[in-house]
Amino acid sequence: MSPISSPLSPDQIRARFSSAMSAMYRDEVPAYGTLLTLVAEVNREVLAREPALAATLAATDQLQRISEERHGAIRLGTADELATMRRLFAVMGMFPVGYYDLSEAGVPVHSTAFRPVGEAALRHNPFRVFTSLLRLDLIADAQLRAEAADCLARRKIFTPDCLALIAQAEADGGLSEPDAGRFVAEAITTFRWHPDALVSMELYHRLHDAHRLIADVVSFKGPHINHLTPRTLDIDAVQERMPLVGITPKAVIEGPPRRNCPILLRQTSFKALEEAVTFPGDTAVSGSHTARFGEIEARGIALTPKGRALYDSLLTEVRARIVPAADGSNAAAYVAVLAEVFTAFPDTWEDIRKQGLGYFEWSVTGTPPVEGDAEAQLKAGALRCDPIVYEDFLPVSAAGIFQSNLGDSGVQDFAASPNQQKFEADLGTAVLDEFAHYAEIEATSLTNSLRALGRA
Ligand code: OOG
Ligand code: NI
Repeated sequence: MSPISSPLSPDQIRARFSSAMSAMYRDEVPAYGTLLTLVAEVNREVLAREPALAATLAATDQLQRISEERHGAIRLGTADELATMRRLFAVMGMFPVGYYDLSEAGVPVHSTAFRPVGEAALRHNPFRVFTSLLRLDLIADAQLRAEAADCLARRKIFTPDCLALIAQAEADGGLSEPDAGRFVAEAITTFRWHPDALVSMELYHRLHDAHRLIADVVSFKGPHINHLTPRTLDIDAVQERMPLVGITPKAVIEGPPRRNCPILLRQTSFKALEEAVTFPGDTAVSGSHTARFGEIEARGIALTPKGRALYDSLLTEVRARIVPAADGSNAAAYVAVLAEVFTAFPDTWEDIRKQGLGYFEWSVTGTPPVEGDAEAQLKAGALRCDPIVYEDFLPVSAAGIFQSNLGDSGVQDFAASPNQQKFEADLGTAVLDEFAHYAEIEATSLTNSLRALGRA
C-alpha cells in the first residue's frame, strides 16, 4: 500500500462526479438545463414565501444540499456489470440501499439505489443513482433470450483505465487528487449516450417487441444515464410551469398528494427524447430510440413500516378506483380521488409521530431541560424533533415513470417474482435495509439528545 499524497475523500469525489454528470447531461439533453433553471427559480420563491420552512432547513443543515441535489438512473445487463458498478460507486462513498422489484409493475428489472449513507455524507452531497438489472429470465422466448445474453456478454461498459483506478482505490484505500480527477473523467464515459447501436435494426426491433426496456439495455454500448432529477420544494408549481418553458410533463404527479406534511416522495417527468441511432450491418441503417427523459421530485418524511403500510394500502385503494391514463384524460379525477383517499393519512407532524408513522430526528435547542422524559423536554422546548427526509425510492412511482415513457399500450404483465437473494448474489453484497437505517438514525439522535441534557 503506497501512501497517497493529498487523497480526496469519497464525499469529494462524489461531489465532483455529480457535477460532471450534471454538466454532461445538460450538454446532451438541453431540456434538462431548462428544468434546472425552473426548479431553482421555484425553490427561491418557496424559501422567500415560507420563512418557517427556510428556517427549519437551515437549522437542520439541509439548505445547502437542496440546490446540489440530484438522482440519476441506469439499467444494467449482467451480474458482472452490476458487481463492478458497486465497486465504482463505492469509490465515491455510494452504497446499495433497498431492493425494488419492478416485475410486479410490468417492468422486467429489479433494482437498488446507490447512495451516500449517514448524515454527514448526505449533507456533503446527496447524489444517488437508481440502478436496475435487466431480468432476462422474464423473457419468454428462449432464442431471443440467448441472443440478448450473447450481446451483453460481448460488450465492455467500463474503460480499462476506469477498472484500473477502481482497483487502485481499493488497494490504496482512496485516490489522490489527480487520480480522482482521472477517475471521474473515466467513470463518466460509462454513462454517456452512444448513438451507434451494437445490434442490427432487425434484432433491435425483436428486442423492442419483447419489451422496450430490453432493447434499451441490450442494444447499446453502455448504460446511458436515462435521467437526472433535481429536487424541488414545490413540485406542483414546477409541474404547472413546465409547459411555459416548452416542456410537456407527464399527466399526473406520482406518489402521495400535496399535503401540509409531505411524506415520502412525489415525482413527475417529461417524455423521452427521440434520438437518432445508427444500426450496424452490411450497410448501416439509421433509426431512432427513446432513451433519455427528465424528472423532478419533492421529498418528504421517511415512513416507518406502519406508515408505509398505510401509504401502500391507500395508494392501492386509489388505483382500484381510478388508474391515471397516459394521455391525461382523467388527470383531474385522479388527483381528486388521491386527495380524498389520503385524508385517512394524518397530516400534522405530531399525529404522524405519536402514531408511529414516520421517523424523526431529535436534537437539543439550548433551552434548559425540565423534569421528565423526551416528550416533556419537547413540550418544554429543550428538545426539538424534525422529520427525517426520505432518501430512497418508491417502486410504484418508479414503474409509473417507466410507463409514462411507454404509453398505455406499452404496459405489459410479468408474474411478480421478487428475487432479492439472486440480486444480492449478483451484486456481491447485501443491500442496506432502509427501514432499519432510518430507525437507527432516530434512536441514536434520541439517545444522544437526552444524554446532552443529562437525562439519559
Ligand atoms: C428508473 C426509474 C426509477 C425513480 O425516480 O423512481 C427512478 C428508470 O427508468 O431506469 O429513477
Ligand atoms: Ni428517477
